[in-house]
Amino acid sequence: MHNRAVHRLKLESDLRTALNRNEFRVLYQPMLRISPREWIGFEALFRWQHPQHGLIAPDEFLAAAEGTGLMALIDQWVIREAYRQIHHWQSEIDIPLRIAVNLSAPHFTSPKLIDGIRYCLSDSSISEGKLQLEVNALVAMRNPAHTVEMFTQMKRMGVVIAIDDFGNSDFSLASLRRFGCDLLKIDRALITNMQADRTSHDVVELILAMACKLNCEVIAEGVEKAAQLDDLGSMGCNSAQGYFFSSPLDPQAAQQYLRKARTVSVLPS
Ligand code: G
Ligand code: MN
Repeated sequence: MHNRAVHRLKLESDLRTALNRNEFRVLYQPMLRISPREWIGFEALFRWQHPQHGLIAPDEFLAAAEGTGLMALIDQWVIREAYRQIHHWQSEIDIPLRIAVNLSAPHFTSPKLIDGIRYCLSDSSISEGKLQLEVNALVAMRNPAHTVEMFTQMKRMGVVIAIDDFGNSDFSLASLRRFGCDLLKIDRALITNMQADRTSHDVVELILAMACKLNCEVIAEGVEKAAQLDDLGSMGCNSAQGYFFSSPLDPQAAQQYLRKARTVSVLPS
């Protein structure tokens, strides 16, 4: 226990130093609609450019950061940074883009969540419907009453609400209905297995039918092959993200992708 506490303190001070040293990064992964072909926006993914260990994703320190308040700090930093970035791109490229940011579990359950989001929104020129916040399905289902309360307040601020990694954990249909979310993101594992495994295929089909009833948008995550996209299209799923289009990109590469995708078709016909 002592070791864990020491590790946590060290991590906390390292992360605070990292913020001051400008070691935090955001990678951007395109989210696209296939038919009609159009941009949805980018998912902003946090990374720590560690001087010794290289690029570190948040899953690697999330458990240790629990209880430190750091995840809330990082999520808010990502929202502001991604907004600064998208504002810059939009001054050059006139395509309406949404920016998606993941809310970590400790942040989503923090009493400071709503005030923090309000602060981010007031601090930037974010217009209504441009910020998408993603909450993992398992986290959202853990305390449905809390989720309903948070989503209601977030929606009042004009935030687009997405349930992330949907379909690979238990959920209650009644709770899902009460959440009033705008978007379901189908878990990558289901998309990966969909063609080899009948159950995964059926689950994807059911999610799409359910989303239609709930009046929710759907984005398939982790699309890597044209055949997956064809299958999804035939099931009525029009939106996707994944390596087939692009891996998460640094800001320069994302801007190039945006330019290229505006003029030539990067999407399959
Ligand atoms: O659950 P969430 O969507 O937040 O996870 C995003 C992570 O998934 C990123 O770190 C990204 O690198 C990874 N990722 C994004 N697209 C793909 C894909 O098509 N295939 C695989 N294997 N991983 C992906
Ligand atoms: Mn996500």
